[in-house]
Amino acid sequence: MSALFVLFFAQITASTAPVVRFNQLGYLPDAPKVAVFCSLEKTELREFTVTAENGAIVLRRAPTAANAFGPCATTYRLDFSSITKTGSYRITAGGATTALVRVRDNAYAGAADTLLYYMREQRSGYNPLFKMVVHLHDGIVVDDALRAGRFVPVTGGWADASDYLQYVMTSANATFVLLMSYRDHPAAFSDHFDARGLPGKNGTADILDEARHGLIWLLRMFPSDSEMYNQLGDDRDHTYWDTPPNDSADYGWGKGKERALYPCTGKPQGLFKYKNRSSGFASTAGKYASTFALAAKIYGQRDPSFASRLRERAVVAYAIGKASPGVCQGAPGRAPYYYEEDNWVDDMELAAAELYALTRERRYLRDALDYASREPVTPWMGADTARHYQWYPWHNNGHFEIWRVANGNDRKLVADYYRRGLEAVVKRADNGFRIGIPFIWCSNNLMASFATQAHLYRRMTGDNRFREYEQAAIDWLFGTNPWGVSMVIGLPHDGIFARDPHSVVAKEMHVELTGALLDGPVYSSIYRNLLGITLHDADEYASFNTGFIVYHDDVGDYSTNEPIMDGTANLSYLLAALGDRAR
Ligand SMILES: [Ca+2]
Ligand SMILES: [Ca+2]
Repeated sequence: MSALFVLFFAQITASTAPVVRFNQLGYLPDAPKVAVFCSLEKTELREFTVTAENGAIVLRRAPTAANAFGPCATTYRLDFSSITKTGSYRITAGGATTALVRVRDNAYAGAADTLLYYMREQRSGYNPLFKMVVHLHDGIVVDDALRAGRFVPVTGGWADASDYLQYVMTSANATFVLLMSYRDHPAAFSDHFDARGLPGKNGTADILDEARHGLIWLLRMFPSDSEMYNQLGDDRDHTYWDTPPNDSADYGWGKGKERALYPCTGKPQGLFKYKNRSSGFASTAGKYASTFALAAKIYGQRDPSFASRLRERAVVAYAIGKASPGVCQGAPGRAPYYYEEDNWVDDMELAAAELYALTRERRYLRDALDYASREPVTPWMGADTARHYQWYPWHNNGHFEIWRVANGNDRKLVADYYRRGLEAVVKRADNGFRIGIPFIWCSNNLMASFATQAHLYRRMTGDNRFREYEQAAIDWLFGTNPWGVSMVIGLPHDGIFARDPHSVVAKEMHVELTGALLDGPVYSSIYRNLLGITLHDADEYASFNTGFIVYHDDVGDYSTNEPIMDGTANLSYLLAALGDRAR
């Protein structure tokens, strides 16, 4: 009875007491350091203090008043950037005191490698968690006049999220970012796992092991010049709550048999009531081409025959994209949800930039600049909302890749494109958390991409004007948000992160999905309107779910608490840059 009383009392106090939110992973000594004071009721704060681990006060100063945000009726920014000495500190403001706040040179060391635990867990084909091949029978072609019903061997790749669908769109982007992270920050990665993802060194950085797993699947999905596949499985996958080894989805030829394999067709797709708006091949062809071209460059010395195959596939994929402009979207099954990617010039830009880097043929650079000029700013930037994965990838790596290989004015031009996107987001960030992204489904991807674009822009120009916002987005992902939750499971391991993600594997196998980036908070209006969401337990964050955005650590909430494969891979670049010992 007393325990119940304590719990009840704790909930009452939690509902009104102010909190100080901070980046639980830590701060680099030379980075901006700002914690955020959040009170659910209007209040005034005069000062805050920072104490060292021994209790000595090392900073006492006035906070910066800021605008309300979500459940936080009052926010203040607590800037302790002047503390550059490494150590552990506590921040006290308005009666709230934080856990230890780390300032460390190595605050991000190993963080990018941690993401790979989740990538390995998501593997289709040989899966190191289950120590067996999962989804052995992939797949049988659908929605194709010539080949429907035919078997094509496409085992491999990664499950997209907590369902087991697989998309070239997200998998190619994931593979690309893994490769790019390694290319630019090899010192951030180590070698503790083998090619199959089992513990043990194999002489290859683990991120390259993971990228190669993705590449092999992508090569299977584009087996000949006339067969460009885009998707494996559809939402009939969602019928049963089961783990990958006994996935019993039924695609019309029996439970647990081959999964449906969708080619790009250049036409709207959907076998049932709902159709997508596919119009061409270029969004998918561009992603194949960019990923294969970058890989061909990286493997040129390491594995020349693999590299030459990748190069040949990259050139063919690019030509297909040029011949068939338009998008190849995700194919819906029984539900109205699918990946509604509407842009393809970004994908062709990136492909052209990589092919130029690989071949030095001028026509590719001309194409890259032309595509770049057609979509200088990724369209969600500055917007209130967007359709599901409408503007994908979340940031356009193509501008940075052009900058690496172009000269003078062209470099200034693409840096300027990035600046315009960042400015559009920052215009909306006049709140205590300095957050300007729209809270659509998978908001954490937007957060990571905004920070990555800001980081790339800073590196390209030396211009620090967005630094505070770049850091705010990083901090948000690691706990400086209304809920005080790190959005990456297990990062840091002594932090506060999701204990009850929307995942069959986590729930049934009792495993922690270390390294997984969650979807993240969404507009409460989106949450209310999605089909089939019910929380399984009382909401421990209820007092913070009263504003315009919500987050629930609950297995029942697939809108905010589901880990995502492509978002996790997309975060690798930023964490590698922050954790690069050679920085
Ligand atoms: Ca390895
Ligand atoms: Ca696109």
